Amino acid sequence: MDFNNLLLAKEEMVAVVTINRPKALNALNYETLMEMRACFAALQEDADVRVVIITGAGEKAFVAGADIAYMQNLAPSAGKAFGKLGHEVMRTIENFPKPVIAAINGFALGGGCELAISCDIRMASQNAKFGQPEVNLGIIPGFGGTQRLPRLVGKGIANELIFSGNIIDAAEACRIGLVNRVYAPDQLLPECRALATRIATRGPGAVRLCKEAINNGMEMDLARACTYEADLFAQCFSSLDQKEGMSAFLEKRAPNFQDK
Ligand code: DAK
Repeated sequence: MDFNNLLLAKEEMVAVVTINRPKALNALNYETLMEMRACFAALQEDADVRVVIITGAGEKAFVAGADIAYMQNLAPSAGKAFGKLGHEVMRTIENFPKPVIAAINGFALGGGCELAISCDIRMASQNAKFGQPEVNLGIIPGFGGTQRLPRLVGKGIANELIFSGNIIDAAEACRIGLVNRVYAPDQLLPECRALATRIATRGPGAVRLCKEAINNGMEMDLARACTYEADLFAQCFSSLDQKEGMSAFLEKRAPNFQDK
């Protein structure tokens, strides 16, 4: 599959999607979002891919935001279409039936921070920088930042970041729980690949149900969420992979999961 603004590489059940507009610090324009939508639709159908990593091209940025040059003179109808597409891409990643890891290798600002927050796991390089600077442009975060950031780091910290437009470094992002771990720049992708490969060897159906249980359950009250978990738990027992996982344990061998 060929894209103008993305690179796609697949290796050992892991796909790496690289947003490739380094001259604009990988800012998201309409075409890039359309390509991301198409890319994830293809990856969803690709049985050889079990985990996806998203990163940015070059050494400076993950994604420096939505493309300000593209947005500057948008008519209201085009602005609406752009916002709708952005939300759709973020939701696609959030609900993607395979884990998505953000490898944040530089600026993750505005829509770039929102993209990272839509992923399941965030890893950062030491030079990563995070923020929601939309208020500097006279707008509010528009790809879900006002909703997902407080759910991730808590309302007080999210308020501070969103109201001030402050930019924070990777260490601070790790301290507040915005990213899980921080690596030297040259270690970021290898570490993300290692984690992705480890996840890819686990029961794929079980990993998929874990994601559903966590994402959907967190929007429910605890009693309903536990009932929901019990239903998903029961579902596992109709899979061949559950039989294989338990047999492999008892036979003291590695499991051979088939996603069945
Ligand atoms: N968009 C377009 N181009 C960008 C960009 C961006 N977000 N960020 C950087 N660039 C471009 C710069 O214009 C520059 O282009 P040239 O001048 O070389 O042609 C090139 O990338 C290199 O940037 P700098 O020269 O500025 O590099 P520095 O190292 O000096 O500074 C920086 C790096 C990241 C601190 C700086 O570039 C910066 O502040 N960038 C803007 C960051 C930002 O404000 N991001 C938030 C964007 S607003 C919506 C929903 C959501 C959104 C919008 C609408 N709807 C519902 C409709 C989302 C909005 C956003 O994300």
